[in-house]
Amino acid sequence: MTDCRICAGPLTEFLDLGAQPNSDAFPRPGETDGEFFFRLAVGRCGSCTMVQLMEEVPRERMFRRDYPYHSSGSSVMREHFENTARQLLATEATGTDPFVVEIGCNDGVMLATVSDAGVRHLGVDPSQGVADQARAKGVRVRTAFFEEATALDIAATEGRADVVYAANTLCHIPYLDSIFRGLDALLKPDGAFVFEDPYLGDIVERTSFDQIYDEHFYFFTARSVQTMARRYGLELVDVVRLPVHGGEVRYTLARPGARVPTAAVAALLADEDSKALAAPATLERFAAEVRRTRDDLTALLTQLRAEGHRVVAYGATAKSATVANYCGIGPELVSVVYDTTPAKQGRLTPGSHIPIQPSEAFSEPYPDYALLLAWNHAEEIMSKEREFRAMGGKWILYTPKVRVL
Ligand code: DWN
Ligand code: SAH
Ligand code: ZN
Repeated sequence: MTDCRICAGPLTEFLDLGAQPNSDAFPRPGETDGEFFFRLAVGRCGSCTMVQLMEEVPRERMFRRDYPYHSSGSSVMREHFENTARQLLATEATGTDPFVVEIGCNDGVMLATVSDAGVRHLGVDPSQGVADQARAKGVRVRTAFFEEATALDIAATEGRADVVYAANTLCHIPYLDSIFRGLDALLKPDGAFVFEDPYLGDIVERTSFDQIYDEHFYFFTARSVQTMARRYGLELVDVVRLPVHGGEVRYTLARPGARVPTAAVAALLADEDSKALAAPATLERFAAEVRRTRDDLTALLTQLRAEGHRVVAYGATAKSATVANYCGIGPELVSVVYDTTPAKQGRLTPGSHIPIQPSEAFSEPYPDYALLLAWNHAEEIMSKEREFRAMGGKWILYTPKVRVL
């Protein structure tokens, strides 16, 4: 039996998504032999309710020099992080000579605004390529994994932080005990730790099982975060639901007594209780919906191919590694994936080996159907690709249900 990574309580597995590759490792054609696979399965802790992966993938396999995801690839996300920076500057970085730290700053999409405002800041990210892109925007970055030792060193050399922020990164880090010891040393007495990650409530409601992949180790709820925060000597003082990436929650933690928890905390906790969000029966129902989605999607794609339609996919997301490998979708069902990321183009999707081409080629000529793998950017992509539907093309979505648009 595997133990909870937070409290060492017993984990009960509720969903097995099979053998999966690194979601962000895109092999070159002809170089698929050495691909790494692990068993992707999710469990729930019987003591602290934290939902988490049953197996941990070594961090160096995932966050490397050539980590291909760059956050600035979506205009909606650029705007989201610019607004986030302005809000942090207005509410947290208010003293004299404030200091803002970001864990997982990636290409500097958030910190660039902090830097432009002339506010002292530091990003920490182990992936050299994206860190260099941040530096090109004038952002200060340490190429390192944030952990206790990194935090102690930053506190010693640069002083304590008013706010530490992390987007789509805390849920990537199994070793949270080390992170929170580091935060204790790094945060000022009245400082805040603000982080946002995919919300289990949205994942269950939308059957968005593709949020589960090697990099996403934890699936937070307000309740599991509150319990975890207390264990590490902090208090959950605010929650905000966010529409980005298919539904996230932004959590604010502070030292006990430093801030009065907002009404939103009690409201979200009550909502989770009324839905029995992290109850075993809810998670079992979710797992059954996931299996149904797999069956519906493979049946639809198989039928469309049998009818002679040309079917492609859009967005070589990390998430879609789970969909393709769990559902058995390869080049025989989906001939090509279009994506704007230069580092992914000319490569193959992990495990499923579908060729990736630049999105400019999507219209040459338009396919009959396009499976929208980057469904979290549906509005942005569908408006950019308006012409596809005007020409009679159809989008295929698989969350919350398999459907053709
Ligand atoms: O948590 C994570 C999130 C923030 O980013 C990381 N673990 C990894 C990554 O996950 P993802 O790859 O599933 O993220 P996205 O943002 O859904 O990826 C979108 C993909 O689609 C990118 O490869 C870029 C591409 N894209 C495109 O081709 N045309 C995106 C947009 C907006 C477009 O218009
Ligand atoms: N914050 C960005 C990037 C999310 S992708 C956004 O929301 O779009 C996750 C990022 O976390 C990657 O850039 C990865 O290199 C980084 N990362 C992973 N583990 C980390 C750690 N221990 N410390 C700091 N960054 C980490
Ligand atoms: Zn636990």
